[in-house]
Amino acid sequence: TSACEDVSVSAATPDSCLFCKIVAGDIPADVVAQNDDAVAFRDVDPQAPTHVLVVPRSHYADASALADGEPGTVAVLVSLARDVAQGDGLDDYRLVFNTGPGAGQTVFHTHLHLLGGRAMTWPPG
Ligand code: DGP
Repeated sequence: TSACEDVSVSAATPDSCLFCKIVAGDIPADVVAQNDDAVAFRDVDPQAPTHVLVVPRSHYADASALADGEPGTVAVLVSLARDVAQGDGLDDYRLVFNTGPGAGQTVFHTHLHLLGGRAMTWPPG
């Protein structure tokens, strides 16, 4: 049973969550890697030569909720992002969980941003 069906984890429902639809294959995406727990696909609005989103198959609103509900899947996201980075020939890359609207989160299904292929500045905007 997908946690996406459990609306208690966020206000999103299987009918309303964009990334649940991408995971289900109902909305097309450029999928670059996947496993039993996670799917990686290229961001529609890339901010770097490599910009991939790595998302759990289960629906959690943000990284904190995922850590509470499926702590092992947090590690799966990181290791799948590492695999994608290596596949794109990247030694250096940035991993970001935007958490909350004030931090720039716009899609409330946990997603790890993988950014690379250009010089990164700090602090981020
Ligand atoms: P955030 O702002 O951290 O919630 O990141 C959401 C990202 O999702 C943003 O970089 C753009 C991306 N995005 C939004 N809609 C789509 C879509 O339909 N397909 C893909 N591939 N990416 C999307």
